[in-house]
Amino acid sequence: LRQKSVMIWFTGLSGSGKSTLAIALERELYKRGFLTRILDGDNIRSGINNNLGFSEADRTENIRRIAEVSKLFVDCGIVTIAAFISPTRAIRQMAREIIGKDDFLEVYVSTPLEECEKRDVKGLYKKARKGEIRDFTGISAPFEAPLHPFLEIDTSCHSLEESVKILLEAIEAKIKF
Ligand code: GGZ
Repeated sequence: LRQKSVMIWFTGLSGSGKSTLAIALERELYKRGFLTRILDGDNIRSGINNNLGFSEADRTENIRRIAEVSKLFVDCGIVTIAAFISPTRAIRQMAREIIGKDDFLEVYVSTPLEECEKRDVKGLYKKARKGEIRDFTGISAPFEAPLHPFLEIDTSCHSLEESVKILLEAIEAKIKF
């Protein structure tokens, strides 16, 4: 296997663009011959973590399991891409410790709340504002921005194409393509 695996850990608000970036990045890595695996809400919260909600304890358990599973993938040499809000510094620190700090690349998708709320792709912000969803990140639950992310991308300032280029250039040295 010619590749060196890493964990690319996207963090950011709902609607910030984490999954979109993850999918576009995966496509480019695939073109370059890398084996990749995306973990996101669609394949984790509907499966292995379908018993978890959005309390702080459940989010912590969500991320703990995701990090443990990710570690298995990284140990197989797979470039592993996670797209979860992972809202607190403590939660992301736990993930970093499980995976190992040398392999953990934290990418902060810093699209502002106002922009995420304007997009409101799934109508969740509207519901959260009306009080129909409790503990909604950015509205009624905290999001702590990373202090020293490996990379920060605001998708309200960059096109998807630009963002992926920024990502590829930043991780190139880490995975040597
Ligand atoms: C935040 C919520 C909530 C609450 C449901 N707070 O835009 P989405 O829909 O697809 O992404 C959000 C997703 C967040 O799950 P994560 O596993 O990434 O969260 S965490 O890392 O904090 O465990 C959103 C939806 O689930 N969703 N209720 N209350 N997001």
